[in-house]
Amino acid sequence: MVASTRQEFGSLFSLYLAIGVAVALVVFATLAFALVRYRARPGRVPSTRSEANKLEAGAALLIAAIVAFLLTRTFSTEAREDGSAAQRVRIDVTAFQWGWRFTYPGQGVSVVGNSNRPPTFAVPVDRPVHFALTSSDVIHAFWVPEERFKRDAIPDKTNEFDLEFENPGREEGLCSEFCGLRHSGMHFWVQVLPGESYERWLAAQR
Ligand SMILES: [Cu+2]
Repeated sequence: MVASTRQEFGSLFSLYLAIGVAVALVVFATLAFALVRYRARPGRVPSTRSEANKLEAGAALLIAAIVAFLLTRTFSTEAREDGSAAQRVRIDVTAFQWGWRFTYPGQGVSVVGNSNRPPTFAVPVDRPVHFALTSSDVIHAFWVPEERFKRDAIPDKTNEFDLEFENPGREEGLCSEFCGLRHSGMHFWVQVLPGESYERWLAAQR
Protein backbone atom coordinates (compact mmCIF):
# COMPACT_ATOMS: atom_id res chain seq x y z
CA MET A 1 0.00 0.00 0.00
CA VAL A 2 1.18 3.47 -0.79
CA ALA A 3 0.00 5.02 2.45
CA SER A 4 1.19 2.29 4.78
CA THR A 5 4.88 2.90 4.06
CA ARG A 6 4.50 5.95 6.24
CA GLN A 7 2.73 3.98 9.00
CA GLU A 8 5.20 1.08 8.93
CA PHE A 9 8.26 3.28 9.35
CA GLY A 10 6.39 5.57 11.72
CA SER A 11 5.71 2.74 14.17
CA LEU A 12 9.29 1.50 13.81
CA PHE A 13 10.48 4.96 14.76
CA SER A 14 8.18 5.00 17.82
CA LEU A 15 9.70 1.68 18.93
CA TYR A 16 13.24 3.06 18.60
CA LEU A 17 12.22 6.21 20.49
CA ALA A 18 10.61 4.28 23.38
CA ILE A 19 13.64 2.01 23.84
CA GLY A 20 16.02 4.96 23.49
CA VAL A 21 14.17 6.91 26.20
CA ALA A 22 14.16 3.87 28.52
CA VAL A 23 17.91 3.33 28.07
CA ALA A 24 18.59 7.04 28.64
CA LEU A 25 16.53 7.00 31.85
CA VAL A 26 18.49 3.99 33.21
CA VAL A 27 21.83 5.64 32.35
CA PHE A 28 20.92 9.01 33.88
CA ALA A 29 19.44 7.40 37.02
CA THR A 30 22.56 5.25 37.55
CA LEU A 31 24.79 8.26 37.04
CA ALA A 32 22.78 10.40 39.48
CA PHE A 33 22.80 7.60 42.06
CA ALA A 34 26.59 7.19 41.78
CA LEU A 35 27.21 10.95 41.97
CA VAL A 36 25.18 11.35 45.15
CA ARG A 37 25.93 8.08 46.91
CA TYR A 38 29.70 8.00 46.29
CA ARG A 39 30.59 11.67 46.22
CA ALA A 40 33.71 12.91 48.06
CA ARG A 41 33.29 13.42 51.83
CA PRO A 42 35.76 14.17 54.59
CA GLY A 43 37.52 10.99 55.58
CA ARG A 44 36.43 9.00 52.51
CA VAL A 45 39.14 7.38 50.35
CA PRO A 46 38.72 6.48 46.69
CA SER A 47 37.52 2.93 46.17
CA THR A 48 39.93 0.41 44.74
CA ARG A 49 39.32 -1.53 41.56
CA SER A 50 36.52 -4.06 41.85
CA GLU A 51 34.66 -6.29 39.42
CA ALA A 52 31.11 -7.56 39.22
CA ASN A 53 31.42 -10.15 36.47
CA LYS A 54 27.88 -11.46 36.57
CA LEU A 55 26.30 -7.99 36.55
CA GLU A 56 28.55 -6.85 33.71
CA ALA A 57 27.86 -9.96 31.66
CA GLY A 58 24.14 -9.47 32.26
CA ALA A 59 24.34 -5.86 31.07
CA ALA A 60 26.23 -6.91 27.91
CA LEU A 61 23.65 -9.62 27.19
CA LEU A 62 20.78 -7.17 27.69
CA ILE A 63 22.35 -4.70 25.25
CA ALA A 64 22.96 -7.45 22.69
CA ALA A 65 19.33 -8.57 23.04
CA ILE A 66 18.04 -5.02 22.46
CA VAL A 67 20.25 -4.63 19.38
CA ALA A 68 19.14 -8.00 17.99
CA PHE A 69 15.48 -7.12 18.58
CA LEU A 70 15.75 -3.76 16.82
CA LEU A 71 17.69 -5.25 13.90
CA THR A 72 15.08 -7.97 13.44
CA ARG A 73 12.20 -5.50 13.52
CA THR A 74 13.97 -3.14 11.12
CA PHE A 75 14.77 -5.79 8.54
CA SER A 76 11.34 -7.42 8.70
CA THR A 77 9.69 -4.02 8.13
CA GLU A 78 12.04 -3.37 5.20
CA ALA A 79 11.25 -6.77 3.73
CA ARG A 80 7.49 -6.12 3.96
CA GLU A 81 7.89 -2.78 2.20
CA ASP A 82 10.08 -4.22 -0.55
CA GLY A 83 7.57 -7.03 -0.96
CA SER A 84 4.69 -4.66 -1.50
CA ALA A 85 6.79 -2.55 -3.87
CA ALA A 86 7.40 -5.65 -5.98
CA GLN A 87 3.62 -6.19 -6.25
CA ARG A 88 3.07 -2.78 -7.77
CA VAL A 89 1.88 -2.61 -11.31
CA ARG A 90 4.41 -0.77 -13.47
CA ILE A 91 3.43 1.38 -16.41
CA ASP A 92 5.85 3.37 -18.55
CA VAL A 93 4.19 6.39 -20.16
CA THR A 94 5.64 8.22 -23.17
CA ALA A 95 3.98 11.38 -24.42
CA PHE A 96 4.53 12.58 -27.98
CA GLN A 97 3.03 15.01 -30.49
CA TRP A 98 0.13 14.23 -30.26
CA GLY A 99 -0.55 11.10 -28.35
CA TRP A 100 0.45 8.65 -25.66
CA ARG A 101 2.13 5.28 -25.36
CA PHE A 102 1.50 3.11 -22.27
CA THR A 103 3.85 0.16 -21.84
CA TYR A 104 3.62 -2.59 -19.22
CA PRO A 105 7.25 -3.69 -18.70
CA GLY A 106 7.75 -7.43 -18.61
CA GLN A 107 4.15 -8.06 -19.75
CA GLY A 108 4.65 -7.66 -23.48
CA VAL A 109 1.80 -5.17 -23.55
CA SER A 110 1.89 -1.71 -25.08
CA VAL A 111 -1.02 0.60 -25.89
CA VAL A 112 -0.62 3.56 -28.17
CA GLY A 113 -2.95 6.17 -29.59
CA ASN A 114 -3.06 9.72 -30.88
CA SER A 115 -5.47 12.61 -31.27
CA ASN A 116 -7.38 10.71 -33.97
CA ARG A 117 -7.78 7.61 -31.81
CA PRO A 118 -7.06 8.30 -28.12
CA PRO A 119 -5.58 5.25 -26.34
CA THR A 120 -7.23 3.45 -23.41
CA PHE A 121 -5.04 1.77 -20.82
CA ALA A 122 -6.19 -0.25 -17.82
CA VAL A 123 -5.19 -0.25 -14.16
CA PRO A 124 -6.37 -2.52 -11.33
CA VAL A 125 -8.55 -1.01 -8.64
CA ASP A 126 -7.04 -0.45 -5.14
CA ARG A 127 -3.53 -1.52 -6.09
CA PRO A 128 -0.57 0.85 -6.23
CA VAL A 129 0.48 1.62 -9.78
CA HIS A 130 4.00 2.89 -10.38
CA PHE A 131 4.29 5.23 -13.36
CA ALA A 132 7.49 6.25 -15.16
CA LEU A 133 6.64 9.24 -17.34
CA THR A 134 8.67 10.81 -20.14
CA SER A 135 8.30 12.54 -23.51
CA SER A 136 9.89 11.82 -26.87
CA ASP A 137 9.74 15.38 -28.27
CA VAL A 138 8.49 18.45 -26.39
CA ILE A 139 7.13 19.01 -22.91
CA HIS A 140 3.66 17.58 -22.32
CA ALA A 141 1.75 16.98 -19.10
CA PHE A 142 -0.06 13.88 -17.87
CA TRP A 143 -3.32 14.97 -16.30
CA VAL A 144 -6.12 12.86 -14.82
CA PRO A 145 -8.55 15.41 -13.33
CA GLU A 146 -10.57 12.74 -11.52
CA GLU A 147 -7.45 11.73 -9.55
CA ARG A 148 -6.53 15.37 -8.96
CA PHE A 149 -3.15 14.49 -10.43
CA LYS A 150 -0.96 16.24 -12.97
CA ARG A 151 2.73 15.74 -13.80
CA ASP A 152 4.98 17.08 -16.55
CA ALA A 153 6.33 14.76 -19.23
CA ILE A 154 9.79 16.06 -20.11
CA PRO A 155 12.14 14.84 -22.88
CA ASP A 156 15.27 13.03 -21.60
CA LYS A 157 13.88 12.94 -18.08
CA THR A 158 11.74 10.36 -16.30
CA ASN A 159 9.24 11.42 -13.65
CA GLU A 160 8.17 8.57 -11.38
CA PHE A 161 5.11 8.46 -9.17
CA ASP A 162 2.62 6.07 -7.59
CA LEU A 163 -1.15 6.32 -7.93
CA GLU A 164 -3.91 4.21 -6.46
CA PHE A 165 -7.27 4.16 -8.26
CA GLU A 166 -10.17 3.61 -5.89
CA ASN A 167 -13.22 3.71 -8.16
CA PRO A 168 -13.83 1.23 -10.98
CA GLY A 169 -14.81 2.97 -14.19
CA ARG A 170 -13.49 5.12 -16.96
CA GLU A 171 -11.55 8.31 -16.29
CA GLU A 172 -10.49 10.84 -18.86
CA GLY A 173 -6.90 11.99 -19.12
CA LEU A 174 -5.40 14.77 -21.19
CA CYS A 175 -2.31 16.74 -21.94
CA SER A 176 -2.30 19.96 -19.98
CA GLU A 177 0.81 21.61 -21.43
CA PHE A 178 0.39 23.38 -24.75
CA CYS A 179 2.50 21.28 -27.11
CA GLY A 180 1.52 22.24 -30.64
CA LEU A 181 -1.37 22.38 -33.08
CA ARG A 182 -3.24 19.28 -31.95
CA HIS A 183 -2.58 19.69 -28.24
CA SER A 184 -6.31 19.98 -27.53
CA GLY A 185 -6.92 16.52 -29.01
CA MET A 186 -4.22 14.79 -26.97
CA HIS A 187 -6.51 12.68 -24.79
CA PHE A 188 -6.36 9.24 -23.22
CA TRP A 189 -8.62 7.05 -21.12
CA VAL A 190 -7.88 5.18 -17.91
CA GLN A 191 -10.00 2.08 -17.45
CA VAL A 192 -10.05 1.18 -13.75
CA LEU A 193 -10.85 -2.54 -13.48
CA PRO A 194 -11.42 -5.03 -10.64
CA GLY A 195 -8.45 -7.44 -10.25
CA GLU A 196 -9.69 -10.32 -12.43
CA SER A 197 -10.97 -8.12 -15.23
CA TYR A 198 -7.66 -6.31 -15.21
CA GLU A 199 -5.75 -9.58 -15.67
CA ARG A 200 -8.13 -10.54 -18.48
CA TRP A 201 -7.63 -7.18 -20.17
CA LEU A 202 -3.87 -7.58 -19.92
CA ALA A 203 -4.00 -11.07 -21.43
CA ALA A 204 -6.23 -9.87 -24.27
CA GLN A 205 -3.70 -7.16 -25.23
CA ARG A 206 -0.81 -9.60 -25.76
CU1 LIG B 1 0.94 17.38 -25.22
